[in-house]
Amino acid sequence: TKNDQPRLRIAIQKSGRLSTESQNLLKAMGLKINMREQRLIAHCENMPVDLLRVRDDDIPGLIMDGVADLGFIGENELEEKELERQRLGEPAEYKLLKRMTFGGCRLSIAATEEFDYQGPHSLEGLRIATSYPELLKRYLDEQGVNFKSVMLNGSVEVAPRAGIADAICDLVSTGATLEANGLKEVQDIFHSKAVLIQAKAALSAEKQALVDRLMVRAQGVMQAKE
Ligand code: PRT
Ligand code: ZN
Repeated sequence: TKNDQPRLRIAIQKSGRLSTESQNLLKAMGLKINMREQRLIAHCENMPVDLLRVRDDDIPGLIMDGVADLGFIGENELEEKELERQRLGEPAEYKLLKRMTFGGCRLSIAATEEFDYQGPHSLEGLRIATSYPELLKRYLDEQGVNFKSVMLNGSVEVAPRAGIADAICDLVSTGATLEANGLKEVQDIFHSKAVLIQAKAALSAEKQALVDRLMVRAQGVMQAKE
């Protein structure tokens, strides 16, 4: 699909772990945005930029389909969607503009405290609950381990206690959630940060010039923070 919108469209998470820092960076880059309104589209007041405020899960697809020009997204969601689309033969391309310093976490396999983990082969034949079946399968395929994934979009950490899985594969930052659910991290499989990505198709010269200017500002803001 050709995107001939004159205004640059940037997709950001509407509310969640990436939204405050994505918005703060855009503001530091000089964009004046009125975020009080609870709208899908927020118009920037001083530049030809619109923000699309959506669920983070939707951002990789919006970029890969060329519906949004830029987007802030966690690498975990981005690579999961990329693998899924590649498997389905759907458009899965994007350009990486910049890795951010925020949104850091890891995708890890966790099991009950008494589980005797000796390495990936200890997971052979288990049912593993996850929201990231593609990343999990890529890792365990590389290790030559057979398993069954149980897809859950939330409450993954209660699956072992509920008897619907033997282990889980979920995002971890402090580990407090695992601990509160009687689980221990046995294997990290993917390290993630937020990234800024751009749609693959060429932008109009005006829009690309604006992106280039914004990226120079982003670079300055991020360097000043170091
Ligand atoms: O509503 P929407 O779909 O937009 O949001 P969401 O609920 O799917 O995502 P959100 O806001 O929770 O996370 C967005 C992104 O933040 C993720 O895709 C990751 O890239 C990144 N991120 C960084 C994290 C965490 N840290 C994190 N700790 N995402 C989730 N968590 C979870 C973790 O799984 C656990 O359940 O937060 C909980 C607390 O973690 P602990 O280890 O500190 O206890
Ligand atoms: Zn989400």
